[in-house]
Amino acid sequence: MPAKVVYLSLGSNLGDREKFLNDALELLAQHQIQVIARSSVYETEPQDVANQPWFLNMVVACETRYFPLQLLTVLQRIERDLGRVRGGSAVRRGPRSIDLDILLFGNAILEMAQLTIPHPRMLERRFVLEPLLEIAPDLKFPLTNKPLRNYLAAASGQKLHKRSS
Ligand code: PH2
Ligand code: MG
Ligand code: MG
Repeated sequence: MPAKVVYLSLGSNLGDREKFLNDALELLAQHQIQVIARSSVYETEPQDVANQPWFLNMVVACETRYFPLQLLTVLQRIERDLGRVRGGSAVRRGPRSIDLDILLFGNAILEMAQLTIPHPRMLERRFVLEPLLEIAPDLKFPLTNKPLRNYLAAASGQKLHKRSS
């Protein structure tokens, strides 16, 4: 398949968070997922599950020839290789060493049991929108064709600090 531009969200709130982000970036490249732009790193207040450590989050733009489900499989493999534990005692939307989520896959709209694109909660999350708009200020949301920046105000109550570029 021809190369597509995809946007990924990276997050970590356990252990050496900065190292997990950097290791994930390295592993993306090793799996033929070329990072073409990266946001600053943000320190962000936990959403959904409040009683957990603050996250480091960032967003990257990548080029890939994978199909969406192939990309998902590769991202889950990278999460596992970096020590991510799923199921069992792990809390859903709770603490994790590394989380790699597909936000946007070109302009694709897709709803499958394993994967929904665009990411179903991305519009409500300042920790996603802020870094995403930093690297793609004019990007539109495929489901509405409206600029993503229009959605930022609704999420502005969530605490976040830029850490580095
Ligand atoms: N990820 C979640 C749940 N809550 N909160 C922040 N700040 N950052 C995250 O990456 C995050 C979250 C589930 O994936
Ligand atoms: Mg997530
Ligand atoms: Mg995830």
